[in-house]
Amino acid sequence: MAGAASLDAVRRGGKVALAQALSDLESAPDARATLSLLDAAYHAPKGHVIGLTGPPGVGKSTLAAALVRHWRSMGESVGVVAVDPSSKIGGGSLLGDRMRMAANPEDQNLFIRSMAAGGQLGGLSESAFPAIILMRALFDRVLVETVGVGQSETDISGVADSVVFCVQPGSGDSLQFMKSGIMEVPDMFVVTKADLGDMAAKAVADLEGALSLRLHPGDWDAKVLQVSTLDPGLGIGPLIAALDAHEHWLKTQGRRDLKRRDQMRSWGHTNLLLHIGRDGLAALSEKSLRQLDGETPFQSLYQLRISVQFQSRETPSSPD
Ligand SMILES: Nc1nc2c(ncn2[C@@H]2O[C@H](COP(=O)(O)OP(=O)(O)OP(=O)(O)O)[C@@H](O)[C@H]2O)c(=O)[nH]1
Ligand SMILES: [Mg+2]
Repeated sequence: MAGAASLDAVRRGGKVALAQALSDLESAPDARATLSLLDAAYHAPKGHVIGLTGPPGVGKSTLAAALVRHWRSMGESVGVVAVDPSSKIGGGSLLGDRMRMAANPEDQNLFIRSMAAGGQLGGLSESAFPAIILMRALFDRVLVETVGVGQSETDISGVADSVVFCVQPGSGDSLQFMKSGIMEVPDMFVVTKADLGDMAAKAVADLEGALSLRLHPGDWDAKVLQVSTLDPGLGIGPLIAALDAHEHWLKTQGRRDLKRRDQMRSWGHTNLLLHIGRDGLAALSEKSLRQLDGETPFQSLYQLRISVQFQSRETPSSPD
């Protein structure tokens, strides 16, 4: 078996090599070559990761296409990950399709990948985090479209640098959102379909009201914006500017690096929990878990799993 290529080989090989590397990552996540590719990618971040989330039909893909057009016109390379809710797999159209239809297949600087969701609606699959780490090393922008927003590492906040939550005018999403207590997660709120007029203005006012309760001195000041992707378009420029401002803010004082380190740690813990269970995780020392902050987090993670599995085989289940 050929195994995963090196990061340089993936860079040189373009979209074909990346597609192959992502397939390897899904089919053989623990292969040595896959793990070392991920470790290399983790330490060579290039782009900024933007999570675009919100309920079905709110206009995420249409907005994603508009953002991609803008970035490409500025000469920036873009990777897109469209996370399909599990329930849609096998039936209906995939979220990535709308994007793909709008994209030029010859464009080497635009790569679109559909991925299945994890267990819960909106949750990311086990391979989403590594896939995004790899794409982050290759593109100026990585855009992740998913329906869920939440605080766990399997949600968009566990992988994105900037989280944009889309709200549809007149849908009551904003109200539901305030109740659900996840108002803290998004860095930006976008009311879509602003061409709907009064309803859009009301959604903006509702969100701004809810946001006024979210006061953290020294923290990022989340904005509410409106966009319409109907020709001639509205609000795309301000959204791009807000995204750039958030990226700049995150980079100051190394906040983005810290955030990414925390994401790696959280994802590592979740991965350990999944593979070796709570008892296995408890058996690991703080010191060994700190390897997740080190040079080879993906290889270390695999070693930690193996060490616990090996120990549990060595331990007799009952005394003679
Ligand atoms: N009036 C209006 N309609 C829009 C706008 N943006 C998107 N739509 C329409 O809203 C519908 C859903 O758009 P999508 O971009 O597919 O929404 P989505 O959030 O990606 O949907 P899922 O991926 O299925 O969750 C489509 O019929 C779009 O044409 C807009 O700015 N104004
Ligand atoms: Mg979509």
